[in-house]
Order: sequence, then structure tokens, then C-alpha cells
Amino acid sequence: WAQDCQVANIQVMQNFDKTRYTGLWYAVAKKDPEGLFLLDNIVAQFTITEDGKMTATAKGRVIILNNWEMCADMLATFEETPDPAKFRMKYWGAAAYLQTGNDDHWVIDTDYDNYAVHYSCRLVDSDGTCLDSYSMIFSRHPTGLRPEDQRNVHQKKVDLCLLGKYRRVAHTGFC
Ligand code: ODT
Repeated sequence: WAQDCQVANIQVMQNFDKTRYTGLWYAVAKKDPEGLFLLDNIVAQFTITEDGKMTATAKGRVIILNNWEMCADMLATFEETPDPAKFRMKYWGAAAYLQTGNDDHWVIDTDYDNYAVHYSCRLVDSDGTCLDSYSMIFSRHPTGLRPEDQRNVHQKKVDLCLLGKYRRVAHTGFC
């Protein structure tokens, strides 16, 4: 019941199966980190390479150099950890002027066929809570979450201590 908001106590997807996670995911909601990057029209595509490693590409509308609006083409590789749902995501842009980084990438919950909840804490505070996080709610359907998935997703937002911090991600065809 009660959320202690400790990053170390966040429950992630049990027995995460990266093979079932492959394919296209549409971001339908996002909690932004500090220094927001991907704005909207965010679509991610996960793949498993021949050597069994998870990789992904993502597109999304960004604004760079103060005022230049473009569709960012991003790439990522995922380093596995002892927990199958917790990865380190190394990412970079197809163009050099895009963002690069190395973030936690946790799969909090998914049914593989309809919805997924992703979470990343970039900075853990001295009290164990997260100081700078981002999170995406993904759907297999460009039209959004099915009504029957909304309960699960809502509960995960509560568990992550991020309820009310998400915004809707528009899909307008920009990317
Ligand atoms: O938008 C932000 O402000 C934070 C996100 C920055 C990282 C985006 C990098 C994308 C790399 C390629 C695809 C990965 C798929 C990731 C799925 C979820 C997390 C973005």
C-alpha cells in the first residue's frame, strides 16, 4: 500500500522476457526529466540481436539549439544486470548534435501485447528517493491505452511516486 518512494524498493517486472518485448511501442504518456529531450511523437522499436542482446531505436520530436525543431533518430544498446527487468541503456543520436547518455532502464510492468511502464532514475538523493527521473507509458496501439489497462498503469504511477507528473504524448505524424 504505502509508497516509501525509495528507488531501491521499486518493484520491477517479474521474469521479464525481452523477446516478447520486441517490436514497436508508442509512448502515450511521459514524465519528463530535468533537461527534457523527447517532446512528442515518440515511438520506440526494440530488437534482439543475433547474440541475444536487446537494442532499440526511437524517434521523437525534439527542439535543439534553442529553436530548431526536428525529428530525432536515436539508438540504444542495453546492458543486462542480475535483474532481467533492469538494464543500463547506452544511447546516442544518429546525428552528432543529438543527446548521448547512459541511463538506468527499468521495465516496471508490461503485458507485452498492449502496455508497458518504463522508469529511469538519473539521480538518487541522499535519502534514497529519486531526484531526477523520467518515465514512459507505452502502448502497442497508436490510439492509446485500452480501458482495461488503465488500472494497472495508474497503480504503477502510484508505486513509482509519480502520480500526476505525467503528460500526454501527442502523435501527430511529425516523425
Ligand atoms: O526525453 C527525455 O528527456 C529523456 C529520454 C532520453 C533518452 C532517449 C534515448 C532513446 C534511445 C533509443 C531508444 C530507446 C528506447 C527507450 C525506451 C524508453 C526510454 C526513453
